[in-house]
Amino acid sequence: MKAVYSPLHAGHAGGVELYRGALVPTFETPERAEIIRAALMSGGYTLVAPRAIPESRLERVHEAEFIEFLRSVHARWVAQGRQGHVLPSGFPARGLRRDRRPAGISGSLGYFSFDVSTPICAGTWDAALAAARCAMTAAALVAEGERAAYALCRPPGHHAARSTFGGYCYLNNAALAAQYLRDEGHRRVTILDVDYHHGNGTQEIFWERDDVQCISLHGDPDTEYPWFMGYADERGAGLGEGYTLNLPLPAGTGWEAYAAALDEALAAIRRYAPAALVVSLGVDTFAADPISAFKLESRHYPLMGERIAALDLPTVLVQEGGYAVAEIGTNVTGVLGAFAD
Ligand code: OKP
Ligand code: ZN
Repeated sequence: MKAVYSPLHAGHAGGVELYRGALVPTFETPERAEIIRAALMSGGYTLVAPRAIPESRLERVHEAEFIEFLRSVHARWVAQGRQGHVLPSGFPARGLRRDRRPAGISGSLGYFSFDVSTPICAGTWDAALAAARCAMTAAALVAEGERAAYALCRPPGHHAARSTFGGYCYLNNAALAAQYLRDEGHRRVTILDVDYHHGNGTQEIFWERDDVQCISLHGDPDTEYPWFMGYADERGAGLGEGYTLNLPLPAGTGWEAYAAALDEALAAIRRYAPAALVVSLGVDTFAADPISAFKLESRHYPLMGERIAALDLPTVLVQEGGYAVAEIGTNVTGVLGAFAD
């Protein structure tokens, strides 16, 4: 099985996030991708570079103005002589105007983002673009007939919406992969998001569409990030009504309860009968994950992979979260093993 990897991820580094009242180094680190890469190499996967897919393809999912902002904000920040990290500090919450974008950097940052976990460093844009290309390249490989392909995306993507970044995510890699498959002629595509956190960006992008089904298993947003989306009563709207399925699960969820919810998700996928599948593969469901509260063990990831592989669909697996760095390679390749040739 081919794994798409770019070294450009490493330029997205050194950022801080506001976590429980303190500015701390982000949990989302370059080391994560390098440990996964090492596990892929020793597991016999074929590493390939992303193709130079035109940047215009990003506009199939994201607004042009948002893309341009992400591309240029770090240089603008530096040109203004600002010190420190590019992070937003205020947002258009209830009661404030959200119909216009303030011209300045701080206002624009708040307008285009939704949290204080998602710093923009000198290499962030190049890394995010490379990750998007990794995902679209994996989609291209599957569109060309591979049974499955894996995109080692870093930064992750599932929290990024059409015009909003947040949750360590800038461009929505899984959404771009799904849209790529649609554009290559796959009539219906399902995105199955098994990251610990709800994929709010993916949900927003496809909310009113019936050609991409979005299913997410995640920590209950009543207590877990991203807090303001991911509840069971969110089911899509308009044409998309019934094509979004959220399965929030309580803190402490172990394999037995997780597998039952996964089976419910898989049954919904079988009813939808898509032509292809995109998996938002976060392994922050792992018991030792430092920012999550499920209790899966490393031996459960191959079981997860087997169940998903049993759908027997052309499958693009896109890396999302996972912050227990020591075990991240084992857990990711645990899932991938079920798809390997
Ligand atoms: C990205 B992905 C929670 C702080 C949350 C951001 C988490 C982003 C997770 N106490 N900080 O879905 O793995
Ligand atoms: Zn996550």
